[in-house]
Amino acid sequence: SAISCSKRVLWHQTQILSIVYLVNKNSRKFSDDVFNRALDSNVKEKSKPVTSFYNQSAIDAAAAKPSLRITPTTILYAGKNPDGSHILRSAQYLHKELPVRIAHRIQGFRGLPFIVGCHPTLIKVHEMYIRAFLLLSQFPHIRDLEIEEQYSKLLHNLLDDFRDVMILMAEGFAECRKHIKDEDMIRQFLDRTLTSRLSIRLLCEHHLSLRDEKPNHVGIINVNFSPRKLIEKTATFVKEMSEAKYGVTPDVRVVGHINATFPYIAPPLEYIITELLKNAIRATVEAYINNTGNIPDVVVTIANNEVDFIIRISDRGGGIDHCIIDQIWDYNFTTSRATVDDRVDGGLFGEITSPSHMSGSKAGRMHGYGFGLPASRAYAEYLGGSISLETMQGIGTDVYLRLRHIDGRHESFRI
Ligand code: ADP
Ligand code: K
Ligand code: MG
Repeated sequence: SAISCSKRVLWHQTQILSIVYLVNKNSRKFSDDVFNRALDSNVKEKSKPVTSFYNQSAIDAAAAKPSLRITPTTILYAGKNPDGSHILRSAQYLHKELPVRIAHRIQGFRGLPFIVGCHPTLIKVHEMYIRAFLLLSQFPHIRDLEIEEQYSKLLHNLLDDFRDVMILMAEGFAECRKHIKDEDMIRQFLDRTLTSRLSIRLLCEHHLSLRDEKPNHVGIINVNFSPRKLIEKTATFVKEMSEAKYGVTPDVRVVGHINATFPYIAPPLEYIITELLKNAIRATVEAYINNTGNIPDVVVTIANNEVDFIIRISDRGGGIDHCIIDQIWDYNFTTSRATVDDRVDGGLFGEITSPSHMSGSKAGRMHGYGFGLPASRAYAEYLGGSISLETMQGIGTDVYLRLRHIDGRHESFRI
């Protein structure tokens, strides 16, 4: 074990060295990306070498702690105090919790195979986590609302900096995953990194929304959430993408329990539904590209009950071929460049810049990275639910998204 221990030390040192090396080597290329934006918030830091903010022992210590996850019910029924002490308590919880969660992710990056961990784009993301760790863990004790305001500003900036992490990971892995055979390892890493990022975003957004509350909301929870409204809003967005890309779009019809409302956290659901609708609409348009006058609707059915709610997305897009059905859930697997018809090729929804994408809140660009299905499934499972898909080759596909209620009557997920 002494040998394996020293091997590990050597391994970490090599990794740090290669990070420093690659970051220096690529430093000019960095000018246009997110990494630089992350550093832009503090000009002084920009000139510091990477090693100066790599405090390994602090990261190790934080990574050894378990993360403390809270239920949506805790949020829903948390009391509010006119003196703002609930805001202070929330900030103090984040102050302890965020460095731990980020340290776990840094460990994840360090555990990647060398060839993957050294990819410049993935190093960039790894670096963003290290920087976030240091900023958050070195932040002074939050004893009053004045310091809390500073802390909230920091959270706000970090949320901004981490906005494109999913796209960066998709690009990074697209380029280097060919060197690795172990699909499970990649899946595990990405599932954990993406869901952890989701949880961190939810916690931060929740905290930030405590100061300026929206009507019908308790922090990030919409107490009057309507699945129909969310589906319609998302459908409008994806239909516009389709119109812009192909000049046509199927309609999206919502049926079932269209009047259902209940408390829920909309953002992750919005991501999932956007991805599923993009897939359904793309398949439909491609199947009817020579018969655009007869494009069948995509039908979304809502079912609501005491325990959970189910959203089914049905398309008549011809189904998914037998020969790829085992791969569609793999990160980076996509057929978007397989087609040669230039009416549908060229990245498909790829280059579309939508208003939502400009604001950074949606995955408008994500199509073509092959992240839609696996990331949606990771999110659904993180939310204590599931996604399953049934396809009828020659006809179309049904995707079932099943999620549990968060009203506290039954067990739910933890954020
Ligand atoms: P992407 O959309 O970026 O290709 P996804 O993970 O969303 O990545 O989907 C992977 C692949 O699964 C798609 O490229 C497509 O071939 C197939 N697919 C997914 N949903 C459908 C659907 N509803 N109908 C037909 N094919 C689908
Ligand atoms: K995929
Ligand atoms: Mg997709």
